[in-house]
Amino acid sequence: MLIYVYTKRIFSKSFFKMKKLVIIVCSVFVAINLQGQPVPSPEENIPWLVTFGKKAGTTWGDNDFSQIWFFVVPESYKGQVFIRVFDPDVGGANDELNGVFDSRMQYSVYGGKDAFSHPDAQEVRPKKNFKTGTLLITKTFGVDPNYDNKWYSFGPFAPTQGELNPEYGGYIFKVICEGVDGDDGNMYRYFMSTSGTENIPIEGGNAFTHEYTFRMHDNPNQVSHIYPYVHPESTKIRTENFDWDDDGSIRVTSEVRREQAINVSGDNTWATTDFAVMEGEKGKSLDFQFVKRKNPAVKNNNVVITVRNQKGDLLKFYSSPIGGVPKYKYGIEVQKKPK
Ligand SMILES: [Ca+2]
Ligand SMILES: [Ca+2]
Ligand SMILES: [Ca+2]
Ligand SMILES: [Ca+2]
Repeated sequence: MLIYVYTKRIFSKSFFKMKKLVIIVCSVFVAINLQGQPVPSPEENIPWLVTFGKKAGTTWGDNDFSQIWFFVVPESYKGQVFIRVFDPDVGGANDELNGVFDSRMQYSVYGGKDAFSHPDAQEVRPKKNFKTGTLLITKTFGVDPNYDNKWYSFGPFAPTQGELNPEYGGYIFKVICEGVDGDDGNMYRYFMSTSGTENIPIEGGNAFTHEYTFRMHDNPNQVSHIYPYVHPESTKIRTENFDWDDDGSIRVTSEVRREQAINVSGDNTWATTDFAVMEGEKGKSLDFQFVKRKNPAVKNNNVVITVRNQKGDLLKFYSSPIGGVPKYKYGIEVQKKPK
């Protein structure tokens, strides 16, 4: 089974401890295996990725005017790889206007040595220079009716142009979207495809980021999710969110944790929350749920979130959550309560 192979590869060092996880993955989540490559994914229910032009005020909801995603191609795949972007331009449909549309978005695809494994690539701007690895292709979009509300395809790439990292599931490509000019908000999505003309997932592929900047739904009944993977060595979590604009609540759920609210940020501010990892959460994904305020509804809300462990390492938000979407299990809440 493909996801079995993929999961086994990621956790090869501790595979026997992970038998239970593999069984859960195989029995419940085969159906979503092919959903790992739309970014955001259906499980996340996030309408758009967001990157603003660097001249925008951070009050619009983007702290650093850039976003990094990593796409993972399993070693078993030998075909072509395309990284597709929906609505890459900044203008026309979908995008957030600030005065006139005058922004430019630069998309860059990196592979080769250090694209992912360099420590700077796994940090957030402005702390580090994350443009490590080999630049494979770059293209800048402004207002562009040719690609407004349409797909643009980067590639084809050979899988081996990515950086091989078996611990993280195969060949890894890094895609950076940077708001190199202007002050408007770019809404976009990605899809890693076998085709340059349509969205066909690569079996066993996945994608992750360390800092997620996204647009919330306007509909107050829609709940968005991200799924940070908790490495088994993690004992404590520090999560930060930016510019939540006093929308509703952000809460954390796992098999053993039920809707624990975390601190939320106001306009142009950060909020920080620390909590302890529970035994039943190690080697699995958490479910961060973003629940909107009902009345009055907050519109066009852009938000940034990061999660770190006790060592300061950023947790990875996989679009296809490792171990599947965690569901709270009544009756197994045991051991330590969160502090
Ligand atoms: Ca704001
Ligand atoms: Ca557009
Ligand atoms: Ca756009
Ligand atoms: Ca906001």
